[in-house]
Amino acid sequence: MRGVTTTTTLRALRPLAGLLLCAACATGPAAPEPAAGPVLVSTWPFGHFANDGALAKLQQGGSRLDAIEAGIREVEARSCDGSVGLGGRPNAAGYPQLDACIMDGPGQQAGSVAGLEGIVHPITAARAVLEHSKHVMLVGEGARWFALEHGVDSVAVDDLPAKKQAWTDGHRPADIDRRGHDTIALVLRAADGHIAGGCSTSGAGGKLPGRVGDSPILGSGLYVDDQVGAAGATGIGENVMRYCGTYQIVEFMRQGMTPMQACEEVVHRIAAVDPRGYQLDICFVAVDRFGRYGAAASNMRFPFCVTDADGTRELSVEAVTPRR
Ligand code: SD4
Repeated sequence: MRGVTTTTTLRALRPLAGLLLCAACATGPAAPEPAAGPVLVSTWPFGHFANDGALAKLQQGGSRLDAIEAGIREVEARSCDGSVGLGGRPNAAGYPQLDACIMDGPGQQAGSVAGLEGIVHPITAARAVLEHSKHVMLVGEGARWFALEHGVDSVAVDDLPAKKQAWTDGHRPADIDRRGHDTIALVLRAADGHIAGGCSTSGAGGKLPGRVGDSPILGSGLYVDDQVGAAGATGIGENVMRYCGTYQIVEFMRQGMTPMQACEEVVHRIAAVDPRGYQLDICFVAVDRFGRYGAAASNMRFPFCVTDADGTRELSVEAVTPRR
């Protein structure tokens, strides 16, 4: 791992951010100085594998998508937290179904896969959809078939029909594990100012077979806009995808919010109308075209990883302070 890893609470900086915002309003907003090199932001402590893998790829001359794919493959290969890749949490019928997507800012390019069975690197499958199909999203059997056609590493799924049948026969109810889930979401502001991102997950443990979460849904688990920035999500997908969470973060940044303000504002906005209030179990990361970054969480401490000119480090935010 590159650089020093520290854990910092960014919450203390919020009042200062507010003052700076007010000052900007009084004098007219000045564009911030763009970060000199690439800036990478990812979810959870295991995000450092993604950041470091992506940075290494950039340093080798790789493209934005090369970097996103390489970084996320590092997490998929390790099945970090038991919640990404084939080592991730199984669904209610006892086998993993994986979701992933990838986006590139220039040209608003995107590829996505959902409910993928037996594919080792869903992010590579998502990139294949982006680059080798006329479509944006493939699901289930068709997504697996397409991934195999494009040489993505796979394992046999011959045992799945028996697992499906056993589950059907047992009439087991699906019970989503609110604790057992995590997603790698990785967003990149490249040195040239262009934006890309990707995410990959096995989704909520114990989900119904066929359940698709927020992660592969553009604007929910991930959104990239080359003129503005990018945002990624983790947590209970149902509480993100009903609100197009990452799309809204990007739109708030377009309106002038910093990434931190935009992430927090989306949590407040969802909590204001959702029956669960702030008990949403959702978290966001974001980066803007200047290389500024932020994160927010609804009701937990949320660690995330940042890589910039100062190296790679783990930061964290506390849950947002609920509004009355
Ligand atoms: C999902 N958002 O499938 C994913 C899971 C996750 O932290 O990120 N959990 O709902």
